[in-house]
Amino acid sequence: MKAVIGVGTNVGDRLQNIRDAKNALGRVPGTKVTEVSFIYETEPWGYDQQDNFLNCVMTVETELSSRALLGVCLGIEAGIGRVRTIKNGPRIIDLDLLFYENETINTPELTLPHPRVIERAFVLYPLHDIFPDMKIFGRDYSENFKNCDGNTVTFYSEL
Ligand code: PH2
Ligand code: MG
Ligand code: MG
Repeated sequence: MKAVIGVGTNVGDRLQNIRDAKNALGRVPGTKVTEVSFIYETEPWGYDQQDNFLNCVMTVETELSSRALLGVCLGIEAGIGRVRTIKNGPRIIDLDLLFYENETINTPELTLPHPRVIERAFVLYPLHDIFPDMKIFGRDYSENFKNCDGNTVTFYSEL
């Protein structure tokens, strides 16, 4: 099954945090990272008093269920040293499950597709690298891409 994971970081060695997350995902049994977007430097959204983020998205091919993959993401965040403090605040690494095939679910633990995907420039720009027509598992996000929030997103590097 194919899934899309959004990656964000604004604490410590941000590029290294992204590399660590990618390597950790690649070590999960039955899971491999298949694509990585460019990396973007992005203004913080939702809470201003923090440093800029680096954001990217990765696609994975996995035998895990969406719930199991979510659990894996949370485990990797903890392993890299994430401590949860302020909502939308600084974080070493954030791994958000954005899509899992065309699954739609809405539970307290997991909502798919990720509800904020449809508005945030820091997600839509890297998604556009991997899905240039913005059609993602049968859904069309091209209007969202045109109308996304105005936060500054600038190309930073390749991984
Ligand atoms: N993540 C948040 C809150 N704000 N801002 C940017 N630029 N990038 C993020 O990944 C991000 C954010 C909550 O997860
Ligand atoms: Mg997030
Ligand atoms: Mg998260």
